[in-house]
Amino acid sequence: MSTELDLVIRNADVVTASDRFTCDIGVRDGRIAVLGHGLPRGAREMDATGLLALPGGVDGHCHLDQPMPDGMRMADDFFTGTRAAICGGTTTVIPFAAQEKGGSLEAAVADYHRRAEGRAVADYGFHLIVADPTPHVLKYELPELIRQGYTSFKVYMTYDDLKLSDREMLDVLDVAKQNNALVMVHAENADCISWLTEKLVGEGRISPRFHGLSRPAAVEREATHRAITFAELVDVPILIVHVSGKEAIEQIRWAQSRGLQILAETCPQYLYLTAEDMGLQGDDGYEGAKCVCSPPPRDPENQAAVWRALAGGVFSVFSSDHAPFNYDDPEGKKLGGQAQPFDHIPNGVPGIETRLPLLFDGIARGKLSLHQFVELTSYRPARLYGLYPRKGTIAVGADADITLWDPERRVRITNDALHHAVDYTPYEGIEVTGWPVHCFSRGEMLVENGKYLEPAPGRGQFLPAGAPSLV
Ligand code: DUC
Ligand code: ZN
Ligand code: ZN
Repeated sequence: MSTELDLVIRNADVVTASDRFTCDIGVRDGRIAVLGHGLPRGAREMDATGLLALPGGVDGHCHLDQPMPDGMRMADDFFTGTRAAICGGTTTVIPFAAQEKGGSLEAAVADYHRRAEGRAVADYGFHLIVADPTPHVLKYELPELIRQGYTSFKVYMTYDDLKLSDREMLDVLDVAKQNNALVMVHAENADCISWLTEKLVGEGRISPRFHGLSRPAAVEREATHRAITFAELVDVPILIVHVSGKEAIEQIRWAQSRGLQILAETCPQYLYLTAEDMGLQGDDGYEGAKCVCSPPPRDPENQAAVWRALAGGVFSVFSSDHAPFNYDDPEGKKLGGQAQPFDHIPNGVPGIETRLPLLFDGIARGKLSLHQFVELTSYRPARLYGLYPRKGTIAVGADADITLWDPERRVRITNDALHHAVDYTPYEGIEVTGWPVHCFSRGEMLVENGKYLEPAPGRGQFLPAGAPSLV
């Protein structure tokens, strides 16, 4: 075996969740072999003077090529989705293998592997979505899949094709407890949403902005509280995903202050979008469909509460919830080729490439520290989803997944410059400070000076997950 280093990144200002130091990073066989000063020349050299070296991002919540009902189709598959991730500084993604009601979980996993193979350019793990917890699934399929490296799964309290009853939620949580897995909860009250939706539609209030009125904060707050109660009863940790504002945050903080292991995630849309992005009062146009996601974006006061909670330690992870539907597409937001009433618009916004720059911008504005940024976007998701220490840090032995940031570069976000396959970004025109200029995955340079180097599709590796580490 050659002792020569494959790559040396010189003068790197390394920042992890806990430390900051300047050194050279020596890479061999895809891993960090040495951190030190005056390292011998490597086969490839990179001068990082003036740049920050951060662990590659881990996006613990994104949707890629997920089979959809009712003629909907995601615009990003594993190739375009992971390409966009890499260009935004994210080197690991964890999308969802989704069980259909009446279908098997194992079949969903096998199908999802087929979708990823030969396509991914970033490394990837899978979460499961448990939509039909039959006795067979609970007793055999789920425990076996957990053993095989699928240690986290999402459950929904809303959406007709996915939602679980309260009883089913308890059953699934119990399996997580017995088998040391982590349950991610989509917390919105299904009956409240369908009651409000029927009323709004009955009154002819169907344009995109009414999506927000059909899912007010109280609907999320109630379900968040109920999920917390289930976790308390079963005595198992849970992660509440895509928390949108202060009402749900209050519930989570309350639970945390009582010593319950209630973890939480938020996303860029709750920092940068508001209900007005789905349409101003009196606006019955359709553009607002671009920002329809669930839970919906709220208002500036809620945005401020989410920023504060990020800095205050309420949240463990910051994910994209990238849900890539084209706007002008009969399989996307204009389902069937025309504007839809709000309750038929595919839910979700794209954000896999913009996730990190949008949060990084908060550092210059004093909203959070650089260490908190790394913790929320790389270290904690790697730990929670059983990928640490291979992912989530810059340390000897870790994969050489490294993003070099220019903390001063100002960039105006435009969809033309992004690498996903979606025909819009909800963040068009927003200017951010700080940009991931170079990106390495297992020591391979995939982005140089902002230019995507077109690595071979399929280079991304599947990552079986270990047990969740909650702290
Ligand atoms: N809501 C979800 O629950 N998932 C995908 C996107 C969205 O808006
Ligand atoms: Zn969700
Ligand atoms: Zn989601």
